[in-house]
Amino acid sequence: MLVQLYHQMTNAFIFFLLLIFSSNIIFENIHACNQSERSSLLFLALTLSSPQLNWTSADCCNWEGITCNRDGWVTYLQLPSKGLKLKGGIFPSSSLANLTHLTHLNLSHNSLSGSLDQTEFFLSLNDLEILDLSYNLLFGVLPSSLPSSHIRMVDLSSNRLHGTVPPSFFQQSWNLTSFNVSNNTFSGPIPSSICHPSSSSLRHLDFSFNKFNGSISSGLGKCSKLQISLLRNSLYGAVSDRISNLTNLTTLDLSYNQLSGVLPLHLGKLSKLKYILLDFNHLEGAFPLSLMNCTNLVELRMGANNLGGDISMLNFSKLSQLSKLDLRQNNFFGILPRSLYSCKFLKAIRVAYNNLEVQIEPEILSLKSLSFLSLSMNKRLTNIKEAMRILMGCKRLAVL
Ligand SMILES: *[C@@H]1O[C@H](CO)[C@@H](O)[C@H](O)[C@H]1NC(C)=O
Ligand SMILES: *[C@@H]1O[C@H](CO)[C@@H](O)[C@H](O)[C@H]1NC(C)=O
Ligand SMILES: *[C@@H]1O[C@H](CO)[C@@H](O)[C@H](O)[C@H]1NC(C)=O
Ligand SMILES: *[C@@H]1O[C@H](CO)[C@@H](O)[C@H](O)[C@H]1NC(C)=O
Ligand SMILES: *[C@@H]1O[C@H](CO)[C@@H](O)[C@H](O)[C@H]1NC(C)=O
Ligand SMILES: *[C@@H]1O[C@H](CO)[C@@H](O)[C@H](O)[C@H]1NC(C)=O
Ligand SMILES: *[C@@H]1O[C@H](CO)[C@@H](O)[C@H](O)[C@H]1NC(C)=O
Ligand SMILES: *[C@@H]1O[C@H](CO)[C@@H](O)[C@H](O)[C@H]1NC(C)=O
Ligand SMILES: *[C@@H]1O[C@H](CO)[C@@H](O)[C@H](O)[C@H]1NC(C)=O
Ligand SMILES: *[C@@H]1O[C@H](CO)[C@@H](O)[C@H](O)[C@H]1NC(C)=O
Ligand SMILES: CC(=O)N[C@H]1CO[C@H](CO)[C@@H](O)[C@@H]1O
Repeated sequence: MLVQLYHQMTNAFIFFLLLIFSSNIIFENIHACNQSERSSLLFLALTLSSPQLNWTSADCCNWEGITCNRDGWVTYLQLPSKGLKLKGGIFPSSSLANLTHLTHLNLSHNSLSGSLDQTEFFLSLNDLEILDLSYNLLFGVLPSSLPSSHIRMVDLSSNRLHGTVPPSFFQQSWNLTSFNVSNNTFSGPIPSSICHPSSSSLRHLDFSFNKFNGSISSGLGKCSKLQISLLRNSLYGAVSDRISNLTNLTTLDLSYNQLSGVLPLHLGKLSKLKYILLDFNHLEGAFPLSLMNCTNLVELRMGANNLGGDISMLNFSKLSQLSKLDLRQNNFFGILPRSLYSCKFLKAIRVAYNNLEVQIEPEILSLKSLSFLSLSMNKRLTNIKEAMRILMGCKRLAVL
């Protein structure tokens, strides 16, 4: 009896092993590399002068940086920080273009050169969701539109790209959440097409460290009927239709450009904004009061512009998350509003180089995290002794 049971059990065990083994074979077969994909990848490897990729085995789905789907099509090509350099400095567009099932392309932090303009790969990668070519040596202008309607994230930052962002660029980007072209030499207007009806998924927009110029309202402002409402002076009137298409935006970084003009009055309609970084431009006119309704605001940087107005009109009491405020080098006047002291998480206040009447109130002591306070080059501080006595109580203050 026992022996028989033992035999039955070993048989079952062997059968079980066989099952695992054979399913493994099926599994391997499923992932076996499609031969045309293999040759496209080998062609790609040939265009690289360095390094030598160990792309030799039969199944290209096991190669470094490669992931395939069940049918053996390459879906991920991820070779960031691999020291990739090109022979002849031509972007390997034709071999990439043949990888038509790619969803993720990450070649960031390499030394890839060449131009993206007219390259086939931008036209043929219709499944692409993630495109990261940041920190390379790409030059030239942008193609006329993004590669695929499935695109979710585009990072072309820290290259040598120039020219404008074409008006048609975002046309089909239904699911785009993040777009970063920081640290290039782009110029021209901020494309108003970011307010395209399809852009409501956008969360992060980074145009910083470029040469974008012209009026900020000719780009962003066109998102809404801001100019019209400005003319009618109807601050709360005609709610813009299009700016609400960016309702999920949390990061708007336009800093270090050459943008001019007046800020859109209804900017604060983008109520999810956390980071508004507009410093180092040529912006003028008033501070949009609507921003005081952006309860999620963490960082507000508008320094080094020509903005003006009475700062005491601003009511900060709803900005309970605010951590950094930078209004330096503008033409603000008036007294710092007491409501600022209700922003409990404030770490840095930078209002130097304005025309403020600086008064230090004892309430500043409620800012327990305050470590940076820059007030210089304003109207003379009244009662400096008293001010110093109060500031001695700010335990974290490191820079004054
Ligand atoms: C290249 O990859 C194969 C497996 O695909 C491995 O056996 C071999 O050791 C690798 N060679 C080098 C030089 O890394
Ligand atoms: C890309 O595919 C086309 C058509 O299938 C083929 O003629 C061409 O040689 C391929 N190019 C590369 C680089 O694999
Ligand atoms: C690309 O790869 C780098 C390095 O692994 C990573 O930091 C970055 O987040 C990746 N990009 C995307 C868009 O996932
Ligand atoms: C956008 O994303 C949603 C949800 O992830 C998905 O169902 C839809 O197919 C995507 N649309 C496109 C055009 O990729
Ligand atoms: C954009 O890319 C730069 C690096 O080139 C990075 O410092 C920055 O944080 C990125 N912006 C966003 C919003 O992720
Ligand atoms: C800007 O891009 C250059 C390469 O084009 C890079 O060396 C530099 O670190 C980048 N700067 C930032 C702040 O990311
Ligand atoms: C906006 O964000 C919300 C919450 O994350 C999400 O449910 C919604 O789908 C987003 N809208 C678009 C158009 O992506
Ligand atoms: C923006 O800059 C470009 C090139 O630097 C220049 O041709 C154009 O006139 C500028 N536009 C405005 C509105 O200043
Ligand atoms: C702020 O929001 C309140 C409540 O939604 C609204 O009544 C008010 O007009 C808004 N203020 C500005 C300046 O947009
Ligand atoms: C600021 O707004 C709050 C409500 O958010 C209100 O209670 C307070 O009186 C306002 N302060 C000033 C000075 O208008
Ligand atoms: C969600 C949303 O607000 N969609 C609007 C986007 O913009 C178009 C006009 O440009 C409006 O018709 C949509 O209602």
